[in-house]
Amino acid sequence: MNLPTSRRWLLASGAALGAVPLLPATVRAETAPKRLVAGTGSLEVDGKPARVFRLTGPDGRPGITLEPGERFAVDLVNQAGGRTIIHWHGQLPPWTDDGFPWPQTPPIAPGATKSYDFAPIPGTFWMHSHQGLQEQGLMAAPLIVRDAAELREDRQDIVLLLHDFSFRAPDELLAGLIRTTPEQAHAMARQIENLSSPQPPSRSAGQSGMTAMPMNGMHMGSGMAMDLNDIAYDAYLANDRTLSDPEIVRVGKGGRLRLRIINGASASQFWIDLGSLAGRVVAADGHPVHPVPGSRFPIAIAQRLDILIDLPRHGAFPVLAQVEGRRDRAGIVLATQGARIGRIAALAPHPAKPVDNTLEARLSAMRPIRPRRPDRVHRIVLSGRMTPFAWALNGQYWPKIEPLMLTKGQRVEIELVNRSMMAHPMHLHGHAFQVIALDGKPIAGAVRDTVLVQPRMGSVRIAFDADNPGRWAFHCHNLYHMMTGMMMEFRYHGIV
Ligand SMILES: [Cu+2]
Repeated sequence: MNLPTSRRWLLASGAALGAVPLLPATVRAETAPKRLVAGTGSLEVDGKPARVFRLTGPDGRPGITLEPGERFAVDLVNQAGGRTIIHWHGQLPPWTDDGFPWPQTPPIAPGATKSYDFAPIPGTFWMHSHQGLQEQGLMAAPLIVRDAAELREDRQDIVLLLHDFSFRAPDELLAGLIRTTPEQAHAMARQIENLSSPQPPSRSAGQSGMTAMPMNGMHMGSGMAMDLNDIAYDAYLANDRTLSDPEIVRVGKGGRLRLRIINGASASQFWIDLGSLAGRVVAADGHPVHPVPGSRFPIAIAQRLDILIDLPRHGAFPVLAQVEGRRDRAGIVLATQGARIGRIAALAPHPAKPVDNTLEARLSAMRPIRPRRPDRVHRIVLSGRMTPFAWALNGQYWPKIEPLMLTKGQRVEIELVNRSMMAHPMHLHGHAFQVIALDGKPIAGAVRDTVLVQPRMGSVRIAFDADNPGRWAFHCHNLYHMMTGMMMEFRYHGIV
């Protein structure tokens, strides 16, 4: 006897539909998908031309911006000249819309279009290829979802996307790290891509027991050595430009700004430097946090920071991002009308210290997860080294991994322990987790999607609700660590 109920529901829906003309245009727009083209283009870097990948939205600009209430209704058109798949980093769609090359969701063939339609969560997100090494070729762009409260704040929205850039082909960069030929590196990347599914590890194939010491260590004052920066890049980009010709952002709205910083680099971490400006961090990875004031903030690979700035006066204000362990930096200039803009050196006077968790320790979620005892606690050990270059989770190297199984409805805690000499920015697909402990010290930290685990037995504990059944990648967001093994699968029971 469901029929009367259904009919009543339909009538109610019909009545609601009658009200549609009164809704704002942004809500009605869900019927027209936005066109996003994954293609190629040319980019001039310090006067030299380069062929790069591009992700171009409907307005001809990089990526997608959604207004409050808009669905993520996107037709992704592959004009990249090869297969691609784009991941909507930090968003929580059904797993088949996540943009990861599972056997059930293969990469998009050249010339083909794939449609996506899900309800996005608001905040600063980004999109990048999850196919081979395309991300290093700049297949990355902002994904901004505005919300009504932000609009009421009436701040000027400024997006700053960071990249690391090399004129060398990504295959060549990987080959340099694993000390093989670009052809073999290319073949290795293809082999991972073409794998129909992750396979259980064979006991004899372990790469453990190697005793080589790291080669590229940065020696810290205390005699501690740690590894930074696998690759010497040719340039670092802020919104595709170097400091020889930075983007000048004209600021108005009384100098009230929301800066959305995205670390879209493949293997580089930065210190954000606001110079003389005072800022306050109000969101981490798109999720609101209690404001943290400051003018220097670390940002690990794949992380985002929303920083509110109120300009104190007219003038030109550089916002810089300096690479950890190096003098190199990138940035943009915020300038009021008529301000004089001086040249900014691409090299800072001194190398920046390693990116750390000093900011992480100060962050606390505006909307924490509900307090609850965990149903499951898993420990994941991060290991690996520079020579030979290979990185593992629980001693397993993707794609030879056993999935970590999740049960829907459970509260899960993961203890991440880093036995390597390098920090790893760990990213979970399809879930936002809360950081609940740093190096053994409990905190009520940020809700986010990427967290840095410090080297030399650094640890981070995260908690999340298993509320999005599917197959989800969990990996280090250093592209070369991921490509040489540092990835695993979280799979829900009942999903095959
Ligand atoms: Cu890593």
